[in-house]
Amino acid sequence: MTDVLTLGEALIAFRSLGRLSLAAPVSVSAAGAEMNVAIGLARLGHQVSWVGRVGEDPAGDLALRTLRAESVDTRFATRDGVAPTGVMLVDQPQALSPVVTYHRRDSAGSRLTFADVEPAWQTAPRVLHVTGITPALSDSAREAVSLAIRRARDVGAIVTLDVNYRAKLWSRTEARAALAPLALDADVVIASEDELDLVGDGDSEASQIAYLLDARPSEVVIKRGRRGATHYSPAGAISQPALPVVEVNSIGAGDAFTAGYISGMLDDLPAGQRLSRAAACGALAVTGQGDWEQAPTRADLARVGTASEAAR
Ligand code: KDG
Repeated sequence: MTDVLTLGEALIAFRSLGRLSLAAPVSVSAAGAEMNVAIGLARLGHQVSWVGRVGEDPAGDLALRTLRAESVDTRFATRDGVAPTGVMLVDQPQALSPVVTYHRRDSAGSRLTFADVEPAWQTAPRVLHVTGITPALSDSAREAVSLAIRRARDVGAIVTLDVNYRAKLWSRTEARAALAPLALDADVVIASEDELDLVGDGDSEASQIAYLLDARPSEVVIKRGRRGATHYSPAGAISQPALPVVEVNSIGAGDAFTAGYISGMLDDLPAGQRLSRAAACGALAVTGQGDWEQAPTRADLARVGTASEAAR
């Protein structure tokens, strides 16, 4: 039995230390929102299976080696003999925000189908985690996510959805059309403040939250960056301030936050403690380079001193 099943695209990421256009030195690692969450959960001791397609190329080797090294189950990942592993360039001019460029059209990851995901259900996951990135990749990837949610319903797995809107992949109108139905079918919806209108209806945060809670979702978690996070459920709202840390790189912080939140669900923590674990994971993730590299272990969390971790 696995705790969490997730599906998505793993990319090879090239990150510059300075301007790419000036041939700044580049570091290489694997990336992808769902793999970041998978690694975040595995670091916290949970069993996680990641499903996706990578090319039969060194970038695909890197993605699978990375996942395996982080104790994520890749038995159900597929090697695609036709298409290459997608590429992400992160241009990091000093003192300016990073700029991401994708080279992932028709990549191996975009060729994901529900048939690829099918064998992984034998792991009997407690949670299915999906994001709004995979449905943006192709019709077959969108269908894979949608059918995976339906299958999760059938087998009684909890569905967590992180909206994760990526403007470079599709318009807000396209995203809303695809993601709103998925959100209505999820149990837990996680979104940044500026993503809520993609899945909720109404002209205020309160009405968008109410719209979601009137449907299937029983929890909506809003990420507010340096202003913390809020958990909404029919029982009311709980707020959590962000931990004060020195930010080096914020890419992947949302995924670490989500991993912390799902980890708290798996440990049956009450909502406030789920949120504080999520906030601690998100805060630690921004303290160094890389999408997943700074994701904390339980020992790290205990050192940060969140009550829920120290008590465990
Ligand atoms: O959340 C981090 C992701 O954005 C990054 O790892 C790459 O999956 C990715 C994407 O599509 O942006």
